[in-house]
Amino acid sequence: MPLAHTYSHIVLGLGATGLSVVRYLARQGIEPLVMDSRREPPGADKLRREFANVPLMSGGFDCRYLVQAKQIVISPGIAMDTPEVQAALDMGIEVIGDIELFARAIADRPPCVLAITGSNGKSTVTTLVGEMAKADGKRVAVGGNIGIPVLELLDSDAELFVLELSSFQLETTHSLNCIAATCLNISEDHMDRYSDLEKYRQAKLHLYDQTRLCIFNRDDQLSIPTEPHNQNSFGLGIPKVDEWGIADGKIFHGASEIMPLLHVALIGSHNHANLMAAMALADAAGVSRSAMVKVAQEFTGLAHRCEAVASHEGITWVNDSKATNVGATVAALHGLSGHLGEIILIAGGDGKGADFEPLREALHGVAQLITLGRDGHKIATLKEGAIEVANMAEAVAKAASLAGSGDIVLLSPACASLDMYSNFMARGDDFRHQVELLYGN
Ligand code: UMA
Ligand code: ADP
Repeated sequence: MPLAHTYSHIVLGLGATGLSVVRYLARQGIEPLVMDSRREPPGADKLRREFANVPLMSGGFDCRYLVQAKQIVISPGIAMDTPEVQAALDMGIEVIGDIELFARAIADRPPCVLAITGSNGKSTVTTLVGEMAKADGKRVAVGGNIGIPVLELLDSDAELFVLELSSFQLETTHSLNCIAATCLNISEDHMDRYSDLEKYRQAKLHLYDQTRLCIFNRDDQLSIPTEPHNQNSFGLGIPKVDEWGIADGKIFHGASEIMPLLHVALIGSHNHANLMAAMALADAAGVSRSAMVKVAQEFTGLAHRCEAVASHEGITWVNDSKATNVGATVAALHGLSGHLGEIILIAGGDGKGADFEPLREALHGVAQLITLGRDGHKIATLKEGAIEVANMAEAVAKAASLAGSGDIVLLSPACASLDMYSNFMARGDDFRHQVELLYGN
């Protein structure tokens, strides 16, 4: 039966991204059809309030509309191989994401984007670069996977955009024209959305085709561009001409000394690598060295990333809830390995199909492993004597009974939080709350 009405534009997904796309299209005079597979998508109330005329189909995707559209704007949480999306692609219908819409909206400007992808460290580097540009007096807007959908940045008077981009977002982005872009590192993540690590890596490296300068990580082979590009690099070793690196406890740009590591506020070698990536990006956008150094001296890190949240009876409680994959937990354990006391690790959650084996070696440095969540048992099998608990309150109580003065209790789950919490922030907040309850404050 023919449809009573067809829509030229369909917005797939009504979370933060979908809502920003509807708002953007409305500004172009376009009224799309919105679909979401969830019964009551998170953006539904706002959509009804702001756009009474925009129809919403929830609880599934209707192929009949999809195959008649001119353009489908898909949210990052929806896989491109969803059958209904594939059917539209097979019909030759354009399927793009919000980042591609953004790229097209700024196409007539001179390059004005710095972009950051990678498995870990994206939000830290994105924030550092934004702060450096701000300290230099630039009008800068920061967004993307870090939380603010990019189309919402178009309302600002920014001359520079610093964007954190996920592999999901990059799958549907083809024409960003960045000043500089980096893939910080590659380790397993989101294996429930990719058939293998190489597919995930290729999604991320697609960013290198959309920038004037690629900045890769010399210490991570998988971050190196596979095609010839205008490129530069950062790494923890001694830098060659124009590269970013470390020698004699100081950060160098080529032969030029930037600052001693002792003056850097962030801790851990992974964060030193993050800082150099941020400096290389900021430098490409003309940010002054004094602004970079000022931020490096002051920025102590984001919440939920190796954040010391409490200290009681000589025990330090560290919240690294943002460690949602194995690579991040390995980096945290490595970064804290110089610590004199013992480490008690709380891990587990939704492993997203990951192989936990790479965690085994890093667990040698852990005195006691406590696990929880859907994949807690799988992690527990990696270390003898691991204790499995049902929730965060039990994990914290158990850790407190085992820790002594000088020890660290580290929440670094190596898993997503969605099996037990609404997001990683809620998990980190619960950890902090349980510690507060335990010590009565
Ligand atoms: N979903 C459905 N059906 C739908 C649409 C979505 O079940 O029809 C589910 C998804 O599977 C997902 C959830 O809803 O679990 C949210 O998906 P979404 O696409 O609606 O997400 P948004 O609210 O638009 O938020 C997205 C990013 N989320 C994802 O990529 C899953 C946010 O990154 C990002 O901050 C925001 O756009 C603004 O750009 C979050 C994230 O978890 C922080 N990112 C992943 C990560 O960092 O590992 C990639
Ligand atoms: P992302 O935005 O990529 O998730 P974040 O900066 O939010 O990155 O950090 C996420 C997790 O990864 C935290 O647990 C943090 O301690 C860890 N991490 C940060 N930088 C790195 C890095 N360069 N390599 C490995 N792990 C890192």
